[in-house]
Amino acid sequence: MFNTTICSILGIEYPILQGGMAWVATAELAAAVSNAGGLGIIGAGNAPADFVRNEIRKAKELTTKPFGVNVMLLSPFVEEVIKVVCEERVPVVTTGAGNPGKYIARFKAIGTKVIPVIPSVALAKKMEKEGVDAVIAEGTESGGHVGELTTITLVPQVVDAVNIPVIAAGGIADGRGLISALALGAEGVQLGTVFVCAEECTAHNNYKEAIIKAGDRGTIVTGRLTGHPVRMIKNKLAREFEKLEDAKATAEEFNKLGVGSLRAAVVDGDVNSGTVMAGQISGMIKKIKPAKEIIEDIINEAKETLKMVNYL
Ligand code: TUI
Repeated sequence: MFNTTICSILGIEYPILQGGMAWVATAELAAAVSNAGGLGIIGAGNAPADFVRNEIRKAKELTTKPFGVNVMLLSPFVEEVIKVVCEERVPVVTTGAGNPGKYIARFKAIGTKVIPVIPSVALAKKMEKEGVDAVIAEGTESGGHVGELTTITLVPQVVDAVNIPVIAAGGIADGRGLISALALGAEGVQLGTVFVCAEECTAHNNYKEAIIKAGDRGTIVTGRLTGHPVRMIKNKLAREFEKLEDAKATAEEFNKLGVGSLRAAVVDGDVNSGTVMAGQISGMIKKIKPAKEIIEDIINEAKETLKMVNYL
């Protein structure tokens, strides 16, 4: 059940991808998700190429299943990271925060599946023309760097505009969300926030607890003036960002406050002065569970949801 074309393209059991979150999505989390039948993805974020290579090699030791690497296109190390991903023959690459156009041919040449995250129909169409294998249509409900459209508006418009599989992301964390995404025409889902709260996720416990404590209105988008808006849990840093925004500060002042702040939250557990990126679905996440249980619960709930919809 739920064996969609994305499952055959990627060689996975369930149409569930784990978001490649910077600092959060390490080899341990990616391998746990892949071992549980989803697609685990290592987040390269702003990390240097050697760090990424090490994570890839760790993941290869922890799983024999396919896994991916997310290349964050704003990274200062993007060129070197792509070289490493190609050398290591990583089976799947997702990209975020930009247009991966100039790198696609290199991945295709070695059979690596390329799946960019896109926030609009225009970029989805452009990516299809360049030969990508699928796209991830990510709504503004998601954590981290966000576009403007919601998942429920973006996904069906992208599905109608392209002939490649579409994966829905943003605001999904349970079986109802999976069924909704499939109903919108998606072939799968990508989940971030719920996997931060996986037992195998190496993020600091304070980060996980901040998500568990957050309510439905617990997140805010900051940094619109930088051109790279970010959704994060409301905390002391978010309030400082808000003040800067009210004062019409420069992007430079903004970036100065943000430098190193994601690492501070994820690695050091500083959830007051650090950036706790998380999606609007945080309010629904109540418990830390093994990745396998997260996936099984979603699949079982999706089956129950289908029965309920069928009954109506
Ligand atoms: O990339 C993400 N989420 C991220 S990246 C990140 S690291 C970061 N930190 C601070 C500022 C900026 C980045 C944290 N979270 N999600 C995928 C995603 N991609 N969301 C939106 C986009 C996107 C936006 C514009 C993709 C393409 C794009 O294209 C613009 C263009 O060049 O056409």
